[in-house]
Amino acid sequence: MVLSRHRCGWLNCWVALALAGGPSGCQSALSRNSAPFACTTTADCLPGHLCLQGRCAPPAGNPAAADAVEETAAQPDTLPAEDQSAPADALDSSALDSGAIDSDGPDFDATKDQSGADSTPAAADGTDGTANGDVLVVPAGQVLVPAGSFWMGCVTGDAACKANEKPAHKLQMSAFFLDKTEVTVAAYAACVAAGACKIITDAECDVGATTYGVAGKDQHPVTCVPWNQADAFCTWAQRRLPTEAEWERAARAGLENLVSPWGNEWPPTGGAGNLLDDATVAANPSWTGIPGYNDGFAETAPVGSFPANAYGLYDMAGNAAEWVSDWYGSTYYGKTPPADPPGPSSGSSRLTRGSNWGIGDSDHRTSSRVVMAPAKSSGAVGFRCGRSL
Ligand SMILES: [Ca+2]
Ligand SMILES: [Ca+2]
Repeated sequence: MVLSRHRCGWLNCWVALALAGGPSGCQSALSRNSAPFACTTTADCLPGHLCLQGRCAPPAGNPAAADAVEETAAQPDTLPAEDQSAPADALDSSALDSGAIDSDGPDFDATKDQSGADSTPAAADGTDGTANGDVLVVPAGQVLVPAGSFWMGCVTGDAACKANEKPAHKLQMSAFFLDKTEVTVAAYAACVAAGACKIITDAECDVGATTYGVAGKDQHPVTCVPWNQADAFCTWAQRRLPTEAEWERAARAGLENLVSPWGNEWPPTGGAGNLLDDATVAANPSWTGIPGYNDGFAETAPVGSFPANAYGLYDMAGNAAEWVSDWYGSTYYGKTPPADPPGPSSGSSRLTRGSNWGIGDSDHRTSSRVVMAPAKSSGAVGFRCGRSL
């Protein structure tokens, strides 16, 4: 095990401890309730520290805060993807590749492990964004969506497809990172505590009620967040909202010609996701649910309550709908650039993708687009963040 040229950051500590006990200098960095130990809420951390995306961190304004955030990012403790000169060493390659760190990520996501960061062996064809076979370290709580092409928009034969989902168009996409789950109430509360996000209240929610501040819902998606607050959160977390194309690329997860993440079956059976089901109808008798479908959650569910897709992403259909970064353009699909489309340069409306717990019709389809004014908010709308490599 080669550790001498690495500083004892938390990533290396987790790797080292997972191997042969690790260097003793790591122990202090891993003391419980100190940065960057895993946490669920700020209450799990030392006084004055914040629970930042599943890890205790000093509050904003503390010079150490930047380091704490940086430690959750892709850059430290790993060879740069473009580095052609540095040889692979035992820590960055064999340790990560061996599975000593599991692939589920930190407790910010639904799996609640404490491994700190994921590792993704570089693809030989470079589709993961690396050019030379270096290991690419995925930020905590995110997955790598590889570079590649996909068909965006209406699936052939989908009779429910709407005009603004056409024409289907093939796109070439760069690799990017995307949160495994919708942003939770607990994660958003850390942003509020840091002064970078606004408190969400029912009084300011245009439709329904927020999960923010509701006892027992720390691991639910935060809802009633208008677009600018979703954008503010992602910026604070040193991430960004995904583009609409990135979102659909991620939702399809390399599987083409599927109407919905679970396939073409309608209504779905089994645990397809948190949709408008019998539990929702029981709570809202005037609503029409999906016949015979019961997921057990009348409104939002804790993130990650249903199986992940092939990229390891949860709730890409149902639970909270998710803001994307684009302005909405009804004819944009007919003139979109062929690679990494950013959306129209201006507009008056934004979009949410992925349906939600209150949808009982075919708008659970992956190509479905919901247009929404950016200042509006809903108890069925949340978000997740992306990040460029
Ligand atoms: Ca439900
Ligand atoms: Ca969702």
